[in-house]
Amino acid sequence: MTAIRAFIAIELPAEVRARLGELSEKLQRSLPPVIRWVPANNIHLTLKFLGDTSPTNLEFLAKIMAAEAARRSCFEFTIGGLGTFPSIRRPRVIWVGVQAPRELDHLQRAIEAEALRLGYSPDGRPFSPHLTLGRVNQNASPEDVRKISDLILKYPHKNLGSVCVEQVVLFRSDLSQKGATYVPLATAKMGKRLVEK
Ligand code: 2AM
Repeated sequence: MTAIRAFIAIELPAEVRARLGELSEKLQRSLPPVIRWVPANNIHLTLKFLGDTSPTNLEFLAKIMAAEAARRSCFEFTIGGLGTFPSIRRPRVIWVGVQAPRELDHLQRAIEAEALRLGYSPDGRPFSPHLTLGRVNQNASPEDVRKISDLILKYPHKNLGSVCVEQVVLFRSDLSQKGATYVPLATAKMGKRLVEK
């Protein structure tokens, strides 16, 4: 059976993606052309990258997600601030930060634990929620790398809006020369609505 490259993520509302797109364009104008930028419509919050997955496991994962989401409440997080992985002086991934309540951690840990039971090894690094804007080419010169670090370091922190998490999505990722296409395979809705405080 053909394996499907898959991951579990939280989608962003259109207006937040539009703001991320504007920020990405500004950065593209200021930074050297050594970065593969993620199209704004593809930006999401990854909870668990699964990689190659059998159709049977996709069905299991959809059920697990549905059960985990059903017993949880909706919650909100805000986004803003720029950073890089693995460190500011060695920028490989350029991201926008996520400021989330502990519910996000709990949800991610539950999905990670269930995926582990199916044989998906944990990432190895602690969960660090982020929205990837771009990936720096490996052949970027030290000068280009310095320009990226300097700009990201001094970039003003701006709140780019909030996201209300009402569902979790299992995506298929199709890779091609033109980049990745993400196709939703299953959606798991949170069981309880967000209560206004
Ligand atoms: P990201 O969240 O840091 O951008 C789909 O490929 C998503 O899964 C991407 O958003 C990506 O990272 C995440 N991901 C995590 N580990 C990955 C890996 N080894 N290969 C590809 N994508 C991975």
